[in-house]
Amino acid sequence: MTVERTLVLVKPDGVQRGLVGEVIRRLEFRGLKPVALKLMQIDEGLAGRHYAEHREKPFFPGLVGFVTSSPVVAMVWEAPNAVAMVRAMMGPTNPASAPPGTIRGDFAVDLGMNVIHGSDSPERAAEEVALFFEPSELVDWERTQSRWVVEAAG
Ligand code: DAT
Ligand code: MG
Repeated sequence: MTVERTLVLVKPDGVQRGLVGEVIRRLEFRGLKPVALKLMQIDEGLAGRHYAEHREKPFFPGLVGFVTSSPVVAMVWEAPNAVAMVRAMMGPTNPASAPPGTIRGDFAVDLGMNVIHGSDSPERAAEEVALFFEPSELVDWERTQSRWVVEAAG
């Protein structure tokens, strides 16, 4: 299975509600490796580029307003199949239909305020990582525990 990197955001609602540690805890415990992490304020330009696929949707102005309303925590996480794995851990976009055990299913009820973003494809992940991070911010390191998480990683 291909080792992938994916962009994760703890959105403004998650940061305000103190869910940063909980999101990181789940990703760390699962065995993914963090390669970049920062608290930041998203401006309108970055919000527009990040959510470019939704530019024509009626909810776009509200989405940009929300994601720029307060800081986010931006992170890059690495694992085999990381993109789909994080999407599964997030749960579906609308928390109302997100199963318990998923981040949205455990911590959210509102379609807009759904706590977490995760890239939806490896191609989009590469674009989003480049939007949020300079190459020098991506730390190349070995998580020694990884050899106990992925058999081939040793
Ligand atoms: P996801 O965040 O699961 O990738 P998405 O890319 O379809 O979902 O949409 C981005 C965000 O926009 C989503 O997290 C919440 C908001 N959103 C999506 N559909 C919406 C809708 N119909 N009304 C209001 N907000 C919506
Ligand atoms: Mg999306």
